[in-house]
Amino acid sequence: MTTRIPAELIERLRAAQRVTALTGAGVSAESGVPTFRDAQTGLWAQFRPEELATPQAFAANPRRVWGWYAWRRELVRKARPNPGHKALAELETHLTARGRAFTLITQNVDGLHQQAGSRKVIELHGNLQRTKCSQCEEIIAQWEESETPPPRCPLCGGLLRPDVVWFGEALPAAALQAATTAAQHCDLMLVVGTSAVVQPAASLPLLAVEAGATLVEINPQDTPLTPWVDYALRGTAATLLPSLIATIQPLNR
Ligand code: BV8
Ligand code: ZN
Repeated sequence: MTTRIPAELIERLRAAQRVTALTGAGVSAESGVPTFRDAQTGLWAQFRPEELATPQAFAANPRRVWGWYAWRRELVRKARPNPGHKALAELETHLTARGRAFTLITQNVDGLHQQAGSRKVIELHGNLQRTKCSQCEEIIAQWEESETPPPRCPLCGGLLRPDVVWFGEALPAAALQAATTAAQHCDLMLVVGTSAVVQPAASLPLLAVEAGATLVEINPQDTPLTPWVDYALRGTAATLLPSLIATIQPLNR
């Protein structure tokens, strides 16, 4: 369990001109948002996320899927960014103030990176605080609550759904393109709090490796990505990210 930050990594981070970060549910764990790998609690303990986050589940039981997202929206509404989110926002400020590039790619749908002050955020899987119509695809900000959820689209009467990417659905093309470019053109990639299983997000770090980038994994556990990383920092995002960012700030490089 190495939580010490190797001097060589500090040097590489100080020298990096284009840094990209890829985050997963683990970066929000210390904000109280359960990860997919954590057992679902309460009413949802009986379901696996992969069984709920699909168009088939929504078609079969729209009320149940809408209810799961309403529960998660409420959890996220109460959640606050943790020091890990804030450290990534500080890193963006630090690098861009020095004319260096920083891109944050997230698989998370909780919007906590933006709340922490991150400006350039690529949301690969959408955002559960945005709701859209499952028929006309319009983003709907207000709706009449319905006796039989999900509520209906005020424009076409279709069932409303969260504006997230379900399993089996294509990722937003612009987001995936921007994320692919950021992975292929970085010289250092931080991979934080992801089990590196879900595709195509999990392939992005391999694009960075192919492009010769230094790969850093921040996670309490090993993942399928671990054999490819240059530095595996075993610990949590809320502790390791602030430590890592602090190593490059004092010299104001
Ligand atoms: C697509 C939004 C095609 C919804 C999500 C077989 C092989 C390869 C691929 C597939 C396959 N079978 C099916 C597929 C495709 C499928 C896929 O990858 N399935 C997996 C299960 C194998 N992918 C898709 O379906 C994608 N679409 O392929 O479309 C297509 C193309 C064209 C046209 C039509 C179709 C869509 C995938 C997106 C699904 N949506 N989220 C919602 O949130 O409800 S995925 C969701 O799960 C998250 O967004 C995230 O991506 C994933 C969860 O992963 P993590 O974020 O990594 O979180 P997890 O809980 O797994 O892990 C947490 C990690 O944090 C752990 O490692 C833990 O150790 C660590 N941790 C814990 N605490 C901390 C911590 N780290 C740091 N600090 C801590 N404190
Ligand atoms: Zn509609």
